[in-house]
Amino acid sequence: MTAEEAVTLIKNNDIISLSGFTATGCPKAVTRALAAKAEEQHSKGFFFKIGLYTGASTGESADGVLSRANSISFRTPYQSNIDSRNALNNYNMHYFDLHLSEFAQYLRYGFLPKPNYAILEVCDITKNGKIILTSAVGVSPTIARLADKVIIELNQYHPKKLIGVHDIYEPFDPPNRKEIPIYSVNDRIGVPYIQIDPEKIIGIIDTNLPNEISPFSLSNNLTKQIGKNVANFLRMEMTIGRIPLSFLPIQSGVGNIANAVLSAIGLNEEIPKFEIYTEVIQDAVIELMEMNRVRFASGCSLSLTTPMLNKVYDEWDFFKDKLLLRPQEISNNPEIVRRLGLISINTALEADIFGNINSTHVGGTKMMNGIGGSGDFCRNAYLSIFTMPSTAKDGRISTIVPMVSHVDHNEHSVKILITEHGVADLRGLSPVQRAKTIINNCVDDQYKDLLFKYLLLGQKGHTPHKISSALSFHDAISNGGDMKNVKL
Ligand code: 0RQ
Repeated sequence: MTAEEAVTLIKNNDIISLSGFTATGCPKAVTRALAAKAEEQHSKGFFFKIGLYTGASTGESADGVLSRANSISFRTPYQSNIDSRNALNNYNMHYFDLHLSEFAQYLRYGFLPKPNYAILEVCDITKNGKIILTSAVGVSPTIARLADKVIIELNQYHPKKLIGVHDIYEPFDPPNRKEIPIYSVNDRIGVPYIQIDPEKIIGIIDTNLPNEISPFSLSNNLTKQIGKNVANFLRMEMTIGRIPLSFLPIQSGVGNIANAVLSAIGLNEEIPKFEIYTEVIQDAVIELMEMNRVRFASGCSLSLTTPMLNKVYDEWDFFKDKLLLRPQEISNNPEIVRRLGLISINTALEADIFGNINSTHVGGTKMMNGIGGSGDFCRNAYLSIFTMPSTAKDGRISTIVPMVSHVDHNEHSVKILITEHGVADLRGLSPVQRAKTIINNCVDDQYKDLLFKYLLLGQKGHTPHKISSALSFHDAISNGGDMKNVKL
């Protein structure tokens, strides 16, 4: 059928769930037709909104068009589109920000309503309902099983030879859950396809559309320096014997900084060839595979820019034995993160001098993207590292503040903080020791005195805060100023 025919079936208040993870592997045609339907319904004076479930963020053809059409009532578990961000910050849609590893079991446990429709992008489908996904797995196995009806986008952009890259596995629910038998990054535990009851498939739409991953900003001196600091720190940990000489698998977060940090680790010849166990496989991973620095990458998505994905498809014989795509429930699973001993590296918006991290809320109120997988990895990793530039917005903002304006990862989970200025190793330190280490090693010079002054002003106690000034840095910014002019 056509995408327009498919959306005639979707009604106001239905819950739609999508394949994909970040702007890769997501449906693009039915969602565009759905946005057009919503606009048409609104123009006739009818109310029309749907609930939207995805693996993680999506692209312009899903979150972008649907948000602009004001057609999403409820959204979970992650987004990163500017129009979607505006919609949820302006109360035009409700957003439930959730650890990505938990989403599939939230649906199975009945914590969230089951979807009416699953719309799945595939590169192949058999007559008896076996589908081969494209460049991501996300939450597809669970939504394909739980949704009342399934709509397929058969996207010829992705070659059928992708069969074999996916490892589809869903754990049993408590009290019957067993260990997930992954002991090495490249262990396969499932099947390469999703079996769908053919009776549930109400239509197949032919497409030929690329993914919608935005290009990365080029590494600059600042991101290169952060990357070097991470690489040197990891090298030092090996020398001390706290990271085995054979190294440990790396999880690397999303965005420009994460991409640059991974490149820097790969370029450090003193670090041996390594493996990746992560959720998003970004461009840097592929570059490092070509340089023979990354041996294998297990992830949930090929979140690659279009030229990079084309290259991988063109040279599939080289890459096919080095890549594995898993459901987000498995790529981000705390049991496996702890067992494999991951070095997890994620980016923060801000940290406080005691080691708490805000990954999601600008100024404590405006949602940026969401917690994504950062919490799945950070809490359970062998070494959890957060990186960030020490300042933002031309130095008006210190990304290290007395108290974070929103907490995503707390002082008990965060082990290492790294900026372009240096490394704060927080393991085993009391709050005051942590504060001194972070200010001395990571804060930009223009903010050091202010933060030491704040620490001295703190009332006595294990974690010294001056409560009336704790958010004064943020207050200075919300009043249109500069954190350097803060009144403590
Ligand atoms: O603003 O876009 O106007 O220039 O925030 O910052 O430097 O582009 O950083 O692309 O690496 O993303 C935390 C958002 C970083 C991301 C975050 C401003 C800054 C800039 C973005 P502009 P950059 P990145 C697994 C891991 C949570 C999910 C996660 C993220 C913009 O890494 O979403 O970790 N993480 N998932 O100027 C005000 C501050 C600021 C600030 C930066 N303190 N106050 N603005 N900015 N610090 C993957 C998945 O989960 C899928």
